[in-house]
Parts: sequence; structure tokens; C-alpha cells
Amino acid sequence: TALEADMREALVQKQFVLHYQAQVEAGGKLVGAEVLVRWRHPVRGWIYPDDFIGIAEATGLIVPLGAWILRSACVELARWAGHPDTEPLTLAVNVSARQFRHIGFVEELLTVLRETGANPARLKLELTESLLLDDAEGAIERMTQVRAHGVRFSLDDFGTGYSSLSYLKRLPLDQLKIDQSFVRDILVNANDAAIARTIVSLAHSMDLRVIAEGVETEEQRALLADFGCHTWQGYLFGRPAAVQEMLAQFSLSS
Ligand code: G
Ligand code: G
Ligand code: G
Ligand code: MN
Ligand code: NA
Repeated sequence: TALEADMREALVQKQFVLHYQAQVEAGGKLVGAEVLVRWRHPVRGWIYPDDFIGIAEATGLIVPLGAWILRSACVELARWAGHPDTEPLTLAVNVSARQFRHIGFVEELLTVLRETGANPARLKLELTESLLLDDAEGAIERMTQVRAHGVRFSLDDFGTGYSSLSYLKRLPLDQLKIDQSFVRDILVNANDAAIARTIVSLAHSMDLRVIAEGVETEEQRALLADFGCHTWQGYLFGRPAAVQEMLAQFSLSS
């Protein structure tokens, strides 16, 4: 497709841009950020990932694009380490199943960590349950390998996928991420509220952290807190933005 050809060119021309969205704890304390890629297309303007990540996955372009995203995120993480304000912050990077399964993934990740000097303990990889579909055993083995180097995992879009609880127990995860589809109507839809509450208990009983995404109102945040979820991400705390803009909202810089 035209977009596919454009995407190859975009990698060369450095048209991809990373935005950062705050992740906060009680008291509005910034604890980290999620990296979200955007494409500044010279003709079409801003293109969001829902319109190109699928193509990138289907064509394999997700491998070089994902590698660029991971390297850029690690460069930023290394910069954060130099400042007391930003040193403790974590950075969450989305990794597509196809990217994670790519033969060179682990080695390239370790190379990037070494070359950038980023602290692996501050890096979090967001995986989705689709990772488990084809080769669950392989995925678990690879995650275990990466985890041994200190990098953590968050299970993104949790509750929307296919993972069975028996697999969940075997994944070397640090965190479950409550999908925004359960947060959106949490105040008015009893099923969504029950699901969110159940995910929080599940996380706690498995000794995992839990974060809710798509939090837009104080009422949603408060209900999630009642359920025992004390880390949140969403427009209530800030839209995805350039890194300095995101940090400035918390009176920080890097
Ligand atoms: O802001 P938002 O439109 O960024 O993101 C939409 C979806 O695109 C999210 O569900 C997210 O998982 C995915 N996405 C955003 N950034 C990245 C990225 O850097 N890599 C991958 N693989 N997916 C991303
Ligand atoms: O990786 P993933 O599915 O989790 O990406 C999060 C997506 O949700 C991105 O597209 C991001 O721009 C979007 N997003 C982040 N915060 C909010 C929010 O508060 N409300 C809504 N509707 N979308 C959000
Ligand atoms: O917030 P702003 O006025 O820049 O938004 C312009 C358009 O881009 C709107 O349609 C808005 O929904 C969309 N948009 C802005 N930020 C994001 C984002 O992070 N993810 C997605 N998917 N869409 C966004
Ligand atoms: Mn995500
Ligand atoms: Na998500």
C-alpha cells in the first residue's frame, strides 16, 4: 500500500515521534510514563498508531520501527538517570507480539541497554495477551530471559484478550494494566466495575502491581482507588505529549 511505502521512507526520514503519557500514584505523584509513537507525515499530517501499527506488524516493518522506538526510549531513560527528579521514573514501551518473537529481539534489547546506559530496572515492556496465542511456551521462556536482566513486564489491555489464568500464573509479569474499555463506563456500568475490581484482586492475589489506563475523571480515579488500584494513567493526569512537556506538567525536567 501507499502507506507501507511511506512507512519505509518515514523510518529513513525520521518522521516518527515519541510522545509520553504520565503514570501517577496517590497525591498525583509522577512514577513513570508510557511511550506512544506517532507519525508526522509530510502530507497527511499526524497519523496515530491505530492507523499504522497494524500495517507495520503485517509487513514486518514493526521490527525496525520497534527497534527505533526501544532505542529512543532507552536514550531518554539514560538521560533521566542523571537527575534526582527523574532518576526513579519508569518508562513503559509497547512491544508488539511479532516484534517480541523476532529472533534477534533479546540480543538487540541487551545491546541497546548496554549502548545507551539505560537502567534495565526502569524499563517496562508492555505486552498483550496475543503474545501467548501461537507459542506460549516460547514467549514465557523469552520473557524469563529478559526478566533475568532486570527489565519488567506489564500485561497491556488486560481483560480483553485470551490468556487463561493458568498461563497468567506462569508469566514473569510485574504488572497488569486494566484496559481503558473497562474504565470508560466504570461509574455507570456494573459489569465494567465488577471486571475492574476483579482484575485488581487478581493482581493482588498474584503479587502483581496494577495500573488503570484511560482515567479521565476524578470519580473514575476515586472508584479505582476504592477497588485497591493506586496507579493510574489517562487524560485526567495528562495527554500524551513531548517528553519535556510531560515532565514540565509535574515541574520536572531532564
Ligand atoms: O495513543 P494511542 O493512539 O497511542 O495508541 C493506540 C495503540 O497503539 C495503543 O493500544 C498502543 O498499544 C499502540 N501503540 C502505541 N505506541 C506504540 C508503540 O510504540 N509500539 C507498538 N507496538 N504499539 C504502540
Ligand atoms: O497501549 P495502549 O492501548 O494502552 O495505548 C493507550 C491508548 O489510549 C493510546 O491511544 C492513548 O492515546 C489513549 N489514551 C490515553 N489516555 C486516555 C484517556 O484518558 N482516554 C482515552 N479515551 N484514551 C486515552
Ligand atoms: O488533543 P488534540 O486537540 O491535539 O487532538 C486532535 C485530534 O487527535 C483529536 O481527534 C484527538 O482525539 C486526536 N488525538 C490527540 N491525541 C491523541 C492520542 O494520543 N491518541 C489518539 N489516538 N488520538 C489523539
Ligand atoms: Mn500500552
Ligand atoms: Na492498553
